Amino acid sequence: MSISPTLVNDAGSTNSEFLVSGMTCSHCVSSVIEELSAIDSVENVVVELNVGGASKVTVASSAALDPDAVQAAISEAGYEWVDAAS
Ligand SMILES: [Cu+2]
Repeated sequence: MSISPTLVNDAGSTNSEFLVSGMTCSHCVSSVIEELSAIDSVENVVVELNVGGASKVTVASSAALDPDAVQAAISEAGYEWVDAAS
């Protein structure tokens, strides 16, 4: 598992993008946002819901994300981390 690409935005945050499968509605999106937001360095989470496919998740954080923490958060919400966003 990897997170890429990682970009540093103007605010000094690190943006990480990856794909998560299994989300089908706004409740699913809320669950993923809630779990990811619980990670210490996470400042903002955006989910582009793609029903029936992999949804792109963008996380802004004050430090590089720990892939294990991200995977644990997504599993906790009940979904699957598919891959880094291309
Ligand atoms: Cu749902």
